[in-house]
Amino acid sequence: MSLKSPEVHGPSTALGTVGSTPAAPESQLIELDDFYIEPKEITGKAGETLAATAFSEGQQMHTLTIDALGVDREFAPSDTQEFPLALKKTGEFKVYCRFHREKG
Ligand SMILES: [Cu+2]
Repeated sequence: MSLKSPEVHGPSTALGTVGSTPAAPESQLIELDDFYIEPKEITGKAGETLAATAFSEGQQMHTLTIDALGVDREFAPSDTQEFPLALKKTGEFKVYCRFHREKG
């Protein structure tokens, strides 16, 4: 009995393992300035940890405060801080500066 190999030489069907998620945490950049903070909200899922890098371009002291995540860091002018941002819940988290509130 001869097994005729069927002609299935397509463009080798999309590598099945492409979707495997990389282990590296997502990074999150946060910018503080005298008149704004960017982004104003961070969105994520519970259990995620973002590799956050925050830097201040302002001339004044600022804070990076995220009440829902218990984050409250002070930044001197030109300060850069890298820290893991652990998301305890799913949702949008308001980012603000305690000293200047909505103004960054
Ligand atoms: Cu501020």
